[in-house]
Amino acid sequence: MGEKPNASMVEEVLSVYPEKARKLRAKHIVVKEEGSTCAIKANIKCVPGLMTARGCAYAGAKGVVWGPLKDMIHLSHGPVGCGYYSWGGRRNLTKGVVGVESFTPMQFTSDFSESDIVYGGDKKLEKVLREARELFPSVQGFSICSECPVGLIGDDIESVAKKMMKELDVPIVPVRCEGFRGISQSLGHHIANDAVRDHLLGKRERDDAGPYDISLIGDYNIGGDAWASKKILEEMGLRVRNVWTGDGTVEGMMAAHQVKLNLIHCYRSMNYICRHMEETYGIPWLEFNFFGPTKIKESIRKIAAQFDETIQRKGEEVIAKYEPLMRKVIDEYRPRLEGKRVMLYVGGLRPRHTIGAYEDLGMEVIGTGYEFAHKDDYDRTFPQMNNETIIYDDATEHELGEFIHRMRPDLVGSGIKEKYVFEKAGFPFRQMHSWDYSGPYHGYDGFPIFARDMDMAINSPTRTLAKAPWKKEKEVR
Ligand code: ICE
Repeated sequence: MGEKPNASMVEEVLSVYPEKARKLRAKHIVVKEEGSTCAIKANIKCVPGLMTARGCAYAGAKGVVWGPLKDMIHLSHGPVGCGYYSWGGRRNLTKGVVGVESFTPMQFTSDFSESDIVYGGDKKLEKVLREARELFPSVQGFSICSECPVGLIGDDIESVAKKMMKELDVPIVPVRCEGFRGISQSLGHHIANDAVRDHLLGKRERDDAGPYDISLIGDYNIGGDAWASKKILEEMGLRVRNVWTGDGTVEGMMAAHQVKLNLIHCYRSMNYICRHMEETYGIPWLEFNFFGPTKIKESIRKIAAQFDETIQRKGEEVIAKYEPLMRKVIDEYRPRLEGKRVMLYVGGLRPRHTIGAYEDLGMEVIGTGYEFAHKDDYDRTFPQMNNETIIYDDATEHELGEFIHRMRPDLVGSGIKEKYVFEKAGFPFRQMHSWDYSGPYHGYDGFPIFARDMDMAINSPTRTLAKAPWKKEKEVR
């Protein structure tokens, strides 16, 4: 059993830093105790020299928001590396023939080289767009996702987009998401939301709008999450017209101003567009959480309350339908997982949204934190945590390693950069960005998989073999 977190533990961990860095970092870490308030610094620049896990604006715009939109080509505009390394790793699944209906699994780049940097890349951009349109005639549009050098040399992608849109007759969206902007991928989300707002939203009308039309926002279909979420909403009698952006389409984004309600799962990455649609089109929006049966049930009721009795009745029917299945999952896994302690460190939503699912299995989250959350995310997180737990913002490699080694959780849930570090140190681990090649974890379809995966990590028989033979006591024959 590890240490309980407290102020002196935090102080000791931070004591290795130079004074200035120590003071700055202290503001990002809070131990929740009886009566403490959520005073945590967030969404500011990381301290130079300290290794943290953040991404960049390009990652937030291209990788997170635009990438999953399947019938568009998202051009990684600039040198080849950013495109290559943002290719496929997020596991945002799509349906449809690749290269015809879905371009998400593919990678397109303008592959800048020295002469493009010296003489400018606008001509090359035109050529690439023309070529892609010719090779893939069914494409419904392009996003031009700028990498750092494009902004640094001052290329005018906006006028190229305008010109080529006329020539190619599909929407072409310039996205100014150069990686040097802002302090994390979070600004990339915002930039991408703004680009959707300015170039797609409201540009098409559907003539079959209905009273139960909704959009599912901030679900990127990681491992099939959006399909699991959509299933519940449709069984409730709602019509999911658009998903932002998992397995999403250009038409869906263009006509999204016609829905009656915006349901938002990932608040961090898409609250911007929800606020805009509320102000401009009067569409209300509602946060919900489809991780684990307790939160799903609460969310179904909250969503149904926005509609009439038919939807409310159907909502209850959905809850009742899946209750036995959820019971079965809990009966099977809870005895194996009861009392297990978890520490999380993920991007901007999951460190709080998954807590209920762990609790459904009898587990406790004793530490959590975000790479790039803002104050409003921590305000939502604090009430979810018990006393004697720790919350860390933009944690450094050193801090996370120390907290985990000292608190000794039974499971660590974090990303690829953390995975092998902690697995090799003997901590059961699940990757909570891409669901470790598994998923979905959302919805009633996801919970059995979530439970199985956590059990598999924690109770794997491999753990009993981890001790080196020479460290075991000699067997008596
Ligand atoms: Fe939202 Mo990795 Fe998704 Fe969240 Fe966001 Fe990222 Fe994914 Fe993580 C994401 S959109 S890519 S739910 S940027 S897993 S905030 S860090 S916790």
